[in-house]
Amino acid sequence: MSDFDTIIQGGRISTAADTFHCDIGIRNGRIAALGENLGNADETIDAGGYWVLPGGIDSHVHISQPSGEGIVMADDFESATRSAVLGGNTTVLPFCLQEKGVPLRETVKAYHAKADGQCYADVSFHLIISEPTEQLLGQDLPSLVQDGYTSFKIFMTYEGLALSDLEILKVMAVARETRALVMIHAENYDVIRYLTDQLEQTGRTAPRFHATSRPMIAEREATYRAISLAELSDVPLVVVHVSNREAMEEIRRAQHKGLKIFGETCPQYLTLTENDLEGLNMEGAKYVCSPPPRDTDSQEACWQGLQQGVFSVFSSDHCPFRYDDPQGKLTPRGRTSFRWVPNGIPGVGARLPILFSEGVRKGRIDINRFVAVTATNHARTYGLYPRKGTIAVGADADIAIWNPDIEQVLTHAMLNDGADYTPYEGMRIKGWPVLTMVRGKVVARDGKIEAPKGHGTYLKRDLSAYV
Ligand code: DUC
Ligand code: ZN
Ligand code: ZN
Repeated sequence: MSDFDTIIQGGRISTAADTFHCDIGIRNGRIAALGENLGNADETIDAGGYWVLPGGIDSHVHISQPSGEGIVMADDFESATRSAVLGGNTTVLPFCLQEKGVPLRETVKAYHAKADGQCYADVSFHLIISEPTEQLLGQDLPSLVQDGYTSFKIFMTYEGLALSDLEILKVMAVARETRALVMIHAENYDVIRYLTDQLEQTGRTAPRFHATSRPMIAEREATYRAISLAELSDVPLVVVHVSNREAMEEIRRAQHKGLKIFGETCPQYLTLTENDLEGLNMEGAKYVCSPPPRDTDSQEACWQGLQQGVFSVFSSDHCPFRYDDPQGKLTPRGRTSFRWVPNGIPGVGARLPILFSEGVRKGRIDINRFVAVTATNHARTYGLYPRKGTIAVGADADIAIWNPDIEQVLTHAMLNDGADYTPYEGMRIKGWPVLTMVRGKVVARDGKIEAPKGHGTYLKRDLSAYV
């Protein structure tokens, strides 16, 4: 009998804290030993010359989420998690969107039904709260938190989703009581409505005006307000998808005051600008997401936020719509105004290579910071640590092996998601994950899927480490 199911040999291992050389012995899906001369194994993986990292955790992805009449998301759980594991991820956290008038638990069950047996990566759900009824606040949320759905997302903008300050306070009160973690989409709804009406009235309806309709002031104001409401409620808060310096500075100020305010940023805010929305005809629709990409100073600010710890998590905000599709970006209504272009861009497969290349290989962050903001901090923030997010004895063997030197031009074909484009087409990328292992099983190797779909499993989460 072998000592281990698998040994990963000769790699350079990095965690959020350290970098060292040793072998990894894996048994029953977990890391059983770290050391040298570990013995024999059923399979030995030679990682010589490669970097061995905790598998990425993408704590902000949208999969099979209803997105408005006539609009269909480009990914189901199979295609989204396929792209995720090929891009070095081992866990993703999509959202379960509350449907008005439907008991939230029923909707949660429906998302499980969509995911069960379909996933290559492990999965757990955040809850999006669209209607904070007495029933939801008093019964449904507390019981769902008990059952491991330990984070809620709330929106300050969007028709049908935006909560008033009063409603936000009520949700935060439940979070305080249950010790769930609140995530917030911070943009000022009325500012956006006002500017959108003005732009439409003057015929400025092309995709590029999406960015004009959602200025940094709208994000900065809402960020400040969200932080104030969290301070009043005495709850930690994650401000998701932060796009610019002013919002980042609000978060930094709160952190300096000692508040438990966390920030997330995403690849689009490091690599795209509002100029990308200016493509001819409807091409700009490919980059319509909210908040919109900004300018080069905002990109620099987001890098600083990642370097200095203002942002603790780097997620994709994968929210995929096909471009050349009447159920996607080219919905007939979207041609009449940016208001109707589905909001969101794909990124679950590109997130890690982009940060590895632009961050680690270009010297903006070191490999330990990379691991922290792509894996470890996600696990800590959302109640998965230490099972996930690190390489340590006892942790799940969720591992990505990277070739740090391979240079490629990114094309959509490399991502294997359900969309028909990537907003990052043509980027030069140095470094790529060559093998991804989920709980000890190789799910992707050299750009190909090796495990059957359904290997990915649902994760019941603990409370956040920060509540
Ligand atoms: N917010 C998200 O978190 N994702 C996509 C669209 C949006 O507004
Ligand atoms: Zn959002
Ligand atoms: Zn999102």
